[in-house]
Amino acid sequence: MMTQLSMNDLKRFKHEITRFMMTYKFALDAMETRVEILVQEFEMLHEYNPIEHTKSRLKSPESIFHKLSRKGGDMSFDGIKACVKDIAGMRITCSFVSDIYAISNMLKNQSDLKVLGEKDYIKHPKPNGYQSLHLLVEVPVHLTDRQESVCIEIQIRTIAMDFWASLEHKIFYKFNEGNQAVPARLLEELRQAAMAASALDLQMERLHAEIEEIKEEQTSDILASDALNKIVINNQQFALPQALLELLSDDDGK
Ligand code: 0O2
Repeated sequence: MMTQLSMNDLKRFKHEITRFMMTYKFALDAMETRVEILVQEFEMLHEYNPIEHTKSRLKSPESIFHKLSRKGGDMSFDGIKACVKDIAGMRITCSFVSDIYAISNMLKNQSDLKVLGEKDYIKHPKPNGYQSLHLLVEVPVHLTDRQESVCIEIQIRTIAMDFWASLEHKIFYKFNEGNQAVPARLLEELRQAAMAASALDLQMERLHAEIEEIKEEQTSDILASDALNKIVINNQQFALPQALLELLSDDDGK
């Protein structure tokens, strides 16, 4: 039977681990807002959304302690913080490879984000074919009684890279469950699939650039329409004052 003391210890531990994990959840919330702001302004400037979707996850306490023991880290909250950098993980799936670098640069340029590390598995794919851009960033989180710098692992990849990585993960999981090695034939097919995904990304990017050029030629005609006398922010329409437009067109004429 559990003693009163161990019950109290357990309660305290539960409280502390919840508080510890919540800081990572807040860091993810803050990062999601940053990314959402980037997307909205990017979309306004370039008239397309560079991000297909984002997904955030917290590592389970079980996986955290598993990784901590594998890496021989210190069994304390400070030890976990120093050793397990992907407790908070965010995956950003982009439409095109150039969007990956655009998003990554926008994040890296934020003065209150500290970049702790970067792994470019797109310029240098892993031998199995895995491609993705990984950033380790520290984001400030303001809590009730303190400010903390919390680490997040951000993986940025295209839809094709994401498709490949999910399938590869499933295959490895299936074979690992049965303590079996993945057959060489499957590994080779996976490598070829990764190359096909890469070629598809290149082709889609080329097509996108062509479409953008055509779009630019067409916008000058569309701009002549009455779409110019209103602005739309967050689905809310605002008419521009007629007097202001007349003032501006007077200025143009001078
Ligand atoms: P999960 O469940 O996805 O979070 P680390 O072990 O993180 O300290 P490492 O291995 O140098 O150090 O980190 P790296 O290379 O940045 O990779 C970390 C994460 O990238 C992995 O997390 C995967 O999510 C992903 N990843 C890396 N290589 C591969 C790969 O070959 N295939 C697939 N499908 N994903 C990969 P975790 O910890 O494995 O787990």
